[in-house]
Amino acid sequence: MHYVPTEYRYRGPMTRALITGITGQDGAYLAKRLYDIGYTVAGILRRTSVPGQLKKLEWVFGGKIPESIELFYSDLTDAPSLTRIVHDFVPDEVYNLAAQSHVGISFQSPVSTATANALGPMNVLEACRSMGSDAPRFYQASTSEMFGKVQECPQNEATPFYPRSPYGVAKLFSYWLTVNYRESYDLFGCNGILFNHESPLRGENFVTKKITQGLAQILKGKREFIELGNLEAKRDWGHASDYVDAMWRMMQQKKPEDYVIATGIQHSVRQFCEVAADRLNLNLEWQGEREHEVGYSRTLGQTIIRVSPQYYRPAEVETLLGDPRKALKQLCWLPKYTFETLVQEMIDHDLLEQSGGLS
Ligand code: G4F
Repeated sequence: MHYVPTEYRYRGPMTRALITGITGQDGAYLAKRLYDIGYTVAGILRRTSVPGQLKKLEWVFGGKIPESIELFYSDLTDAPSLTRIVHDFVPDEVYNLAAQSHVGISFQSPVSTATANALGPMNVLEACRSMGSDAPRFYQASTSEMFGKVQECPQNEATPFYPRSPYGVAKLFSYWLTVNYRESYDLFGCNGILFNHESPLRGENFVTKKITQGLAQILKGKREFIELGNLEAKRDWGHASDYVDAMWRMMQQKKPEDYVIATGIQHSVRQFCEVAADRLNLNLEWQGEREHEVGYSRTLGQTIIRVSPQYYRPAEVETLLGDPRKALKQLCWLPKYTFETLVQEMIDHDLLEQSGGLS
């Protein structure tokens, strides 16, 4: 079969985008972004018996998901169904955001993580490839976790990978698969190597949300303390809404390439706690050492943070710091949020939620 590079295709104003993982943090922000610029948007979601699956999507659209956004039930492990959806919807762009995205959980559930994060993207890529000369452009949600035990600092597109978890290893597979389909079949495939990106929509078991939501609950008298793992881990934290904009920009380039998306600024989990507590006037004071360390609030006169080894990981990624210069230059991408405005927005949202303002 002959593959026409997609950069030569006419791409009209009503571009059609298919988003796997549309109900997640990034999926919701991306759907809103693409809808706002006139795309026809569709998403893939997994059936679940747990209610509230559409909450994030509803939130970004101010309560009601536009009727024009088509939602398909499928799963990254269901290759025939993915192929049928791609053939029925005929997208111009496919954003593969669905994944088992929790690094810690990937140690407990390595096979399902690899199935979703490595074989899943292969199924999506195959579905795209089966469109022949109509193959859509493909975005793969790659991650800074692939740098793992970092080989240089900061990390850029040429930094060697050294993943430290089943999650990172599986993501490395799909990174290379995307490169391979680009080189083998001329498929327009690009990897966004995104560093940590957060928002009010972040899942409750990621450290930033655990901190902002937990501290808001403590302030409202709903709990006494939160338990955290490694306080010294350093991350380059940005805002998800800035990062989905970078995804879209990558997909509009003439040539498919891979990009590091990061802020270039790093903070530790401990610093995140300090800034969040400061925003809530909790007067945080650290006492003790290692697993006996606690965060004490002088304002409340109680311990509000405890360290619990149950949140330590078998192999930790101690430090991540991205070098986003390629994205800044080639994509003209510039994040709008700073670390401080990110933390503030998360705190404001969680305080409002704990006061019943968002129910
Ligand atoms: O918030 P985290 O769970 O994010 P992590 O592991 O960096 O992964 C996130 O970012 C990646 C991009 O680099 C994505 F690929 C991935 O899907 C996900 O979005 O943990 C951040 C750090 C870790 O070092 C962890 O050990 O915080 C440390 N930490 C300390 N206490 C904790 C906790 N992490 C969690 N989840 N929960 C804790 O109580």
